[in-house]
Amino acid sequence: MQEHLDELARLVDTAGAEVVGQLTQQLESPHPGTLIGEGKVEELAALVGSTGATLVIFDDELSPMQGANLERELKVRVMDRAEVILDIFSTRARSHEAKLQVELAQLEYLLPRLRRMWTHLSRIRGGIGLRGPGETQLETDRRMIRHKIQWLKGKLRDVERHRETIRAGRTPMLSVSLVGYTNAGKSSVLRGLSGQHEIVVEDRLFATLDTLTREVDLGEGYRARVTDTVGFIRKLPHHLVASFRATLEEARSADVLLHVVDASHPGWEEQMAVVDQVLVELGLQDRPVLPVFNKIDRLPDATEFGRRVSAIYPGAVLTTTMRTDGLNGLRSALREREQQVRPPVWLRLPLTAGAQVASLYRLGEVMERRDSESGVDLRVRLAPGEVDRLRHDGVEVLGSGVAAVPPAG
Ligand SMILES: Nc1nc2c(ncn2[C@@H]2O[C@H](COP(=O)(O)OP(=O)(O)OP(=O)(O)O)[C@@H](O)[C@H]2O)c(=O)[nH]1
Ligand SMILES: [Mg+2]
Repeated sequence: MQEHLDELARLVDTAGAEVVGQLTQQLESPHPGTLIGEGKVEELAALVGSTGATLVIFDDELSPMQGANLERELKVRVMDRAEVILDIFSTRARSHEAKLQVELAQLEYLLPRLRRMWTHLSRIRGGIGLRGPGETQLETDRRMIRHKIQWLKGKLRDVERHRETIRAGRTPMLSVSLVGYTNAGKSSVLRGLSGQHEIVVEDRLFATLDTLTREVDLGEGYRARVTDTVGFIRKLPHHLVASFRATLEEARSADVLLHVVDASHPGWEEQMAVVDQVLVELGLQDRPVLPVFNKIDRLPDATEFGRRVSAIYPGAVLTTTMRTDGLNGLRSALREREQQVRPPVWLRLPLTAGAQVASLYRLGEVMERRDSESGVDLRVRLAPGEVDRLRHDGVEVLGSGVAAVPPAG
């Protein structure tokens, strides 16, 4: 409970406000009109008065009506966690796509709350005696917002199509998506794997909002395409999750999702459960997941921790981005994965099969090529299905597996 409020305080801080007081209530069932009980509302009003607070933020979701009632009672602006998160996203979104996504989420959040927002606006304008907007005005606004929502959805579909085109034109190689709770160290992992120090890493929630993809060298001739993206958090507004679908589209086609966990966080188990839940909401629960327990440099006994988690998550990897060798285990786990997904094979094609040779550069990752009188020998990483298809088309498969060598001649 306190942990949840601490996290909310960090969110509020990120949004640029200062916390002057906290209040909690244990409830059997939430009050339909005000979420918290009547007496608690009075207590809250007193706290607002004594601290001079100008804003009240609830950790739990408020229905539009609860928000309106509370604002009337407390006479200050009332928000819930979802709105704070939306606020952070809207001020931090940089790319065109992220901005569209955030605006869409905000409008969808706003739509059922329009009346309350209007009331709020008229109060800001010092509207004593000012009547609220008439039904006609509200209806006009709703129509405009719905129209804008449709427009944004269309724009986002364009972005998605554009991404698909880019994806289709890329060399096939192991594709990896980093997912995880915010601040777990996803961007740090990508920075460590790629060696690119300009990748933004920050000790704050939601440092990353934009998707970034980098090709990284895994050693021993293996490469992977790794994508970093927005982090998850408890009670992530579902409008936001929905509008970030396009960004997370990359994860849908990934060979493996790296679920990065801050192993040094006391609530890591709950954070993992939150991430799993968001993955379900995104329809990604079927993707293969490799748990990556990061920040092990902060653990008093990393070996013991490793024993504990590998009993629950066989194959889990322990990492730290604070040491240069801290990601070696991850690199080797990814090499192994690539070995399974796209094992290298030696193929021999006749010298006349120029078009077929060219097509192999698109279908797989060509690692080696030897031209001789007997034909073109290619060492290619290919999905097993592709190899079967080529064999069917009459291509000579010389050998497969890591140790496979091209026969002489
Ligand atoms: N001690 C320690 N700190 C780490 C490690 N990896 C990352 N950090 C720190 O954790 C903080 C968050 O790291 P990021 O890489 O920005 O985390 P993220 O998961 O990308 O976070 P969001 O983009 O906000 O979702 C930064 O202050 C990092 O320096 C680690 O292995 N050990
Ligand atoms: Mg990040």
